[in-house]
Amino acid sequence: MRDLLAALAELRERLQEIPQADERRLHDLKTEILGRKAGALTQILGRVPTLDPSSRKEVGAAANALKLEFAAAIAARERELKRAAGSVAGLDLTMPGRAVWRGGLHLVTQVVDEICDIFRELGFTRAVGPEAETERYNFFALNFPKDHPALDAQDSFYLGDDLLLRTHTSPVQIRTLERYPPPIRVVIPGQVYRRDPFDASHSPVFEQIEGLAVDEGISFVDFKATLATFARRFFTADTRVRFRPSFFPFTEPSAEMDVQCQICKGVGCATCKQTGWMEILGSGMVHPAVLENCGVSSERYSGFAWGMGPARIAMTRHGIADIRLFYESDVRFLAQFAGGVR
Ligand code: 2NM
Repeated sequence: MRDLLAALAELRERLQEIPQADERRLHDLKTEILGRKAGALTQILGRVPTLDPSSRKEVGAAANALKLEFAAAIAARERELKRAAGSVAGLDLTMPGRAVWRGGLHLVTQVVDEICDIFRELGFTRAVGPEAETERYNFFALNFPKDHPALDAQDSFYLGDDLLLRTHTSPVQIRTLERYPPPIRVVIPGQVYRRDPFDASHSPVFEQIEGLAVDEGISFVDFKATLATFARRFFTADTRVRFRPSFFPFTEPSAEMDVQCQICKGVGCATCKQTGWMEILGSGMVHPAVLENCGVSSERYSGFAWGMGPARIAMTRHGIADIRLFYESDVRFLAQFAGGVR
């Protein structure tokens, strides 16, 4: 018994060799100590049953504990050597790679999707249409007078005599009204073009989302409730809204909708010019002449429509002061908002 315990103590010393062992040496040590026949520990363990019962337990336990220690030390060194084998000239090829930024959606695209999702829940379909339009679709069907300033080449981008870059997405509403019988509920996101200066609050190209609902019996109540519901889902459930009278050729009556300033929550701050309100959209009941221009009976049907700028809305939500940031493609700015990947 004593000689076995002494042999175990001697073997234990050899644990220290393991962390320094190279692959060959480690293999030899493993065979020498844990080998299935001639391994030193294996032999000691084989003699345990021959001991008298009084010492069997002590020697058996010590030998088993040492066997586990060897197995663990050898396995750890094996892992270490395997990792090092993957390294070249000091490079650890098993290290995880650097994460590569795979890009993301532009903030305005995210806001467009979010707005369209809310209107989808309210029963609106997403529709799109051409960016080059005739004067009929862009102006006249929408009840613009012939002498309206927007028809001037000073204000709009003309591509030809009767072809221009659309100044709003309303031509798509006209195409929808011409093509489909009511009930109609559509939202139309898209880029629009105006001869505006490129400054902190204007861009000659920007996004719009317009919407249209036409059916029998649609009233001003449906109009206010739909847009107020949108605002409370987009901002917060307790956001207050107000409608102010306005004018558009294509709606009567017309209104602008304000929401409580999202920065100061209505108290008054620099962003809302101390009013506590921020304008987010123009809207109104569709002018009967617009319905008639599209072959829809204004006796039988009524509706409401609205238009908003998702870039402006993104600015109010995030406190962004200059609209040009959206169109200059500076990834340092855009990446701050680059969330989901489509
Ligand atoms: C706005 C404001 C108010 C509008 C009206 C129509 C149509 F085609 F139904 F007449 N589409 N969009 C509308 C109404 C757009 O943008 C500020």
